[in-house]
Amino acid sequence: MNEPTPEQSKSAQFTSAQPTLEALRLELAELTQAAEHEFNSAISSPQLQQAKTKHLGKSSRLAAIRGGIGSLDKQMRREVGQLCNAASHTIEVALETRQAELLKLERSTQLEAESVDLTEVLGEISVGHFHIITQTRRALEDVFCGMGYQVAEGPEIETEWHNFGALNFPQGHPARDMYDTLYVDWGKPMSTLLRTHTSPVQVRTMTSQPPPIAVVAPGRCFRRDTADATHMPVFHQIEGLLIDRDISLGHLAGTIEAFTSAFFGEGFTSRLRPSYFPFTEPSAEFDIQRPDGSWLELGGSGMVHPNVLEACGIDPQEWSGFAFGFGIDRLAMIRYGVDDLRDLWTGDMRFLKQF
Ligand code: FA5
Repeated sequence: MNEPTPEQSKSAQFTSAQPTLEALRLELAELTQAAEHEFNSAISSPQLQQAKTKHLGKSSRLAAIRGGIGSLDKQMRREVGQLCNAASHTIEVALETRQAELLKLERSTQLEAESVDLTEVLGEISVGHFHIITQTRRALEDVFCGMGYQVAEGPEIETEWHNFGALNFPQGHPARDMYDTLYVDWGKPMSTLLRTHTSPVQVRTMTSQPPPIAVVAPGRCFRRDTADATHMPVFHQIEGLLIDRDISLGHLAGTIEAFTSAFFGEGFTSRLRPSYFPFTEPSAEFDIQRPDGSWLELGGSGMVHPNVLEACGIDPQEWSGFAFGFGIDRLAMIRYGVDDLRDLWTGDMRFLKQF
């Protein structure tokens, strides 16, 4: 059906001959049908808006018929009015139904357009893995847990007492100079520091649980060391502590040997060299020999000094024990054949991906 122009609509206000009720009923039925058809054929909201204006707007044929009601004779007015109301109700319902359908359709089209297909980039994603220092720490924990040790932890920011005092470093003792300490501006001057080793975890363990004790404590340590092939200002150590009755240096040597073969396997050996630490007596440095014959200092060890046991509330007459502490980063170097410790910290994926 062609859309009437405003002029046509006006002229359709039954000025000349009055149409019959039957003719109007038929026309309204046709109008309704045409509107429904056009609404359902609209494929976008703007298109539907156009159809709405055409069928329900001020210039629509329906509006024209309504406008002509006043000129009808009394009898017909009511009936034509009702017919018009019914037609416009049906047309409005059809409009709303299509509006809802189109909205849903348009939303899902929009969602589809905006969605990101992750499978498109799958080819570029490579699966990550733990950093080799973490891998080494985990492997160490595995070996020691297999030997009956539990994993303990301590804070990276420590008190002077836990890092030095309880470990038999008297105030002003030259042994403190072995550790280039980074102090934290907190509390009394030089009372708080970034731990220089994992040995304060010994103190925290002994002051919080009674013997027998068998723990390892891996973690980060900090020193004012200049970065070079075997030193970093931030590095990792793993501490070991065993306290029981009748523990001797033989137990320490046996433990280091058992660890070396469990962790490194064939071709690696270890040696102990006399050394000095204020918190162990006797003390020993231990080194690992690589298959190429070269030696690398790995850490320190010794029998826990009676002063340390006493400071932690453990009776040295009844209990004795050994402790050791070594560098995880240096272990990672040996294990993965890395020549320079600084390479572990570059974050260069070309390097890290190799392990
Ligand atoms: C200690 O720190 C003692 N607490 C170890 C210890 C524990 C002795 C228990 C006795 C009983 P030392 O300063 O030697 O010791 O450090 C131990 C290891 O940490 C070194 O052998 C080295 O492997 C590692 N290490 C020390 N400083 C650095 C650094 N700047 N960068 C990387 N690794 C380091």
